[in-house]
Amino acid sequence: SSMQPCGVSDDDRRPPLNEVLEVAQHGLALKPKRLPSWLFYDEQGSALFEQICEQPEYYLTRCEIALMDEHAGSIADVLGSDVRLVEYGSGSGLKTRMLLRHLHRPVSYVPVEISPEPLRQSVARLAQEFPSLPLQPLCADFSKPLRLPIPPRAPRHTVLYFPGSTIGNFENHDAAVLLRKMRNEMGDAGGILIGVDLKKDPALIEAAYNDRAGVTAAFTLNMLARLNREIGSNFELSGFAHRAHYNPMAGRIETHIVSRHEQQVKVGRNNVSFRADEAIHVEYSCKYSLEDFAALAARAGLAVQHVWTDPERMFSVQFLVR
Ligand code: AVI
Repeated sequence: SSMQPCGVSDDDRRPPLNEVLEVAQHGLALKPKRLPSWLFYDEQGSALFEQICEQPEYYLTRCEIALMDEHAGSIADVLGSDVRLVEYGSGSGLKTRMLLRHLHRPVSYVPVEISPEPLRQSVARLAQEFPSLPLQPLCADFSKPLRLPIPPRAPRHTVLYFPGSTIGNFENHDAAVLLRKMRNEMGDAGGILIGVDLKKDPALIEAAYNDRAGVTAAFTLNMLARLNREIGSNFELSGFAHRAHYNPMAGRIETHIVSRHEQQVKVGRNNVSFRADEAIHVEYSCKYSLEDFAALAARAGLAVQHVWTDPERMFSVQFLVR
């Protein structure tokens, strides 16, 4: 097999612990306070995210899987033959497997994932189901320029697969910058297959980020637990709350961690003060109309060639080309 142990990659750059400390101290000194959403995804956060995907209110995963189930064949036809499939983030791999089953003479599959362990697991699973497909995992941060491994034979198309509406976690400007970078990486004959969550009844969107079982709240607060584990801060988790509201003007869920009372927290050598009800902004989840997203793609020099969506227009899978 062409699988490389993750540590061999020259791009293995899990943030060092002092980067977490620096990022936390920097973000908590901002006014208003702000921490980057990549801090959610340590091992426990990634496991909680998998649980979110199974909550009845979190329609995104269910809708996208249903779309793949129904349309994987026609998606594969639109992508063409001799595709090298590069996935941004490796996830649990279910949608990927649905797609790979239908691809015509795929050249290779390149999952790009910053955490070595999930990457190794998804590759081990895929190797079982697709023993003759070359797998070329790349341990890297997909928001930075990538050095793709040399493919085993010349692909006709390089298709970047970016499912899950992860593009929604980037602010508008950053999303355009990321799509522009992807456009460069896919080349002239390439394309981007991307999952995009759509605007809809705000009550449905808000429920997806405030599930009854409290898994999303646990996911959000795990960011503070992670800081306690990794940099020895002393956040008292019961003193903070998860808050996710839909901002209809901006078309996005805005997630905050809110201090329940006035308090002080040690973060490294710093003492961070919180007023009662003071919020740390931790995530955006942007929602698009089909027109909004076409306009975003156009800003990145891309055209929407195909859209697959459900009759209720809950979610979309879109194919973008130059
Ligand atoms: C990974 N990303 C697309 C998820 C979302 O819906 O924005 C992360 C998430 N945050 C809270 N729930 C799920």
